[in-house]
Parts: sequence; C-alpha cells; structure tokens
Amino acid sequence: MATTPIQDQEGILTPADLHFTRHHAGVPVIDPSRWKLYVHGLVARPRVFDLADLRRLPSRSQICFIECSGNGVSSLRGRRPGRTPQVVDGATSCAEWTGVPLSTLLREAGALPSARWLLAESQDAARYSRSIPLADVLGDALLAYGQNGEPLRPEHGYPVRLVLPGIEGSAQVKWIRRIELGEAAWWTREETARYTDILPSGKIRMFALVMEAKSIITRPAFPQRIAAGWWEIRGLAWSGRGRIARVDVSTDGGATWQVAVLDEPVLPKAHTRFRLPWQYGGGRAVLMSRATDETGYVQPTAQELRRQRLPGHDYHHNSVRAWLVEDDGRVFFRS
Ligand SMILES: Nc1nc2c(c(=O)[nH]1)N[C@H]1C(S)=C(S)[C@@H](COP(=O)(O)O)O[C@H]1N2
Ligand SMILES: [Mo]
Repeated sequence: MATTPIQDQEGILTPADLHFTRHHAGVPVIDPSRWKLYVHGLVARPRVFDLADLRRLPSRSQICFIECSGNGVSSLRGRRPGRTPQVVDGATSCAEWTGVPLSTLLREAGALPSARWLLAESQDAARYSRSIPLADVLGDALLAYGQNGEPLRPEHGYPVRLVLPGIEGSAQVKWIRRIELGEAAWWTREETARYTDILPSGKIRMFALVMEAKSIITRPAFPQRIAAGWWEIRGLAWSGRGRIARVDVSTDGGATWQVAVLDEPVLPKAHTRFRLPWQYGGGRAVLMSRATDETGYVQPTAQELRRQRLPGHDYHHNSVRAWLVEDDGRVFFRS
C-alpha cells in the first residue's frame, strides 16, 4: 500500500503519481495491443472488446474519490507514533476518471432482464475478482482508461479498470479483462474472507459497498506545533452517497461545534474541502470534524461506530477523527 499525503494536497484532485495504490498480487505488465475485455453470461450478444473498440464508444468523465475500505484501521488500533493525516487516512484519493459507461457496454452486449449481478475479473496474477449488484452501480460505473487527463498508470489498472463512484475501493477491479452477468453473486475470496463487517449480533454484513460519509482535519495535525494565534483549520470530507452537505468542526473535543465553510466545487462522491478560522488561545485543545451528506447521514463518533460493530472489525472505519493539541502546542492523533 502506498498512500496519499493528504496534508500537503491543494484542491481536490490527487495527481496520478500521488494517488494511493493497493494491489494484492502485484502490478501486471499488460501489452495494450493484446488486451481484451470479454463480456458474457446473461447477455444476448457476448462480446470481446479491444482498446480501440472501447475508445470508439462514447466516453464520459467523472471526478470521484476512491477509498480503500480498510482506510484508517491501523492507526485506530495501534498507538504507534508518527501518525500524520497520510498515515491515518491516506488510502483515499480523488481523480477525474474517463472511460466508457458500463451501461453503454451492457447495452452493446444486450444484457438480459434476468441479469442482477456482475462479476469483474482482473488479469493480474491472482485473477482478483468481485461480484457487484448491477442496480447499485449502473448509474455511474465506468470502464476507465483515463485518469486526470492521461492514460491510467500501471499501478492504477492500465490499460482499463472499473471505476465505481462512491463504492469501496476494493470492488473497483484494476487490469480488468472479463465481465460476466449472472443472477447471483459468485462469492469470491475478496467478498467472503475479506471486506465484510462483523455486527454486534455476530452476523456478518457482506457487500457493504457504499462508502459512508467521512472527514478528517489535515491541518493543524501531526507533526505540526502551533503557537497561540489565528489558524485555519482545513480538511477533506467525502461521501459515497452523494454530495457533502455540511461539515461541523469542534476545537473542544465535541462539546461545541461550528459550521465550516465548504470550498467549491462540491461534487457528488468526491473529496470536498472545508475550512474554519480558529483563534487558538494556547493550552490543550481537541480538534474534530464531522461530515453530513445530502442524504442526511451523519459521520458517527468513535463510540457510535464501536456500538455498530464487534471489536476487531477491519473495514469501513468512518468515525470522527480527533487531533489532540497539547499544552505546548504539539499536535498528535488521538482517535
Ligand atoms: N486487480 C486488482 N484490482 C484491485 C485490487 C487488486 O489487488 N487487484 N485492489 C483493490 C483495492 S483493495 C483497492 S482499495 C483499489 C485501489 O485502487 P488504486 O490502487 O488505484 O488506488 O483497487 C482495487 N482493485
Ligand atoms: Mo482496498
């Protein structure tokens, strides 16, 4: 895993070479002239597309975040030192993705009405694959070949990957080579042994695909040391359900909250910047941010999230983050 230095980012677009990258089985080297995408299963016309075929079809671009559903878990578990915003939550990035809408491809292949699920399979060493319910993604899913105006980088799925705005990163299969339509899920390793949530009842929640609202203050943060005076509290917020509607910021550990300013553009399923001027009087302070999205969903506190899951769960840690400002102005990650 390589992460994004979110504390140093300006604007909302992550440069391709700073976009976090996660791969379970290495980065395959794919000759674009030999690459093929197979579309089959519950379709009237099984099809094989090469890169030129894909580029001929109408394209669309969308700015959206991709976040690993394991983002944040290691910092929340361990008390290890040196937790910068990048270390805490750097497995999220935001880019402009360009490609062919999945809906166009499925129209070409003549998806049958009985098709409910899609299997996306990769050409990497592990044949990494995921089942995705069609109804959840058909609106804006892309077979993407462009990232921030250039071809995908090898680490991000060159020549083509699936981009599913708002959905957990692990479902956005890179180096895609096969799409199969079916009536039910395929129960692959990445949706059974991993990426599931343990609920308090002991039940396992599967296919928890939508990334819920989250935010993190990126400045002031570790390793900054601040003196009394004016500071601008800055950070990023995002929601897989749509636009960020508001971000509240607290400097007293959640006792009182103030509404932060959202910087334009505020795009659905994209990183959104927030800021709030703050006069630091010296001494201890606890900085927190809490995002609300346009559906009314509010980012949970750490205690609320703990009530919703059993201890030891690994994914979807979107609870409110807190930075502790010590008496001497040094800032540390707290929770
Ligand atoms: N083929 C393939 N696709 C994959 C993965 C992988 O290991 N192999 N990792 C997934 C995971 S866990 C994440 S979080 C995202 C990360 O996308 P990125 O590396 O472009 O940021 O890719 C997903 N797609
Ligand atoms: Mo991931």
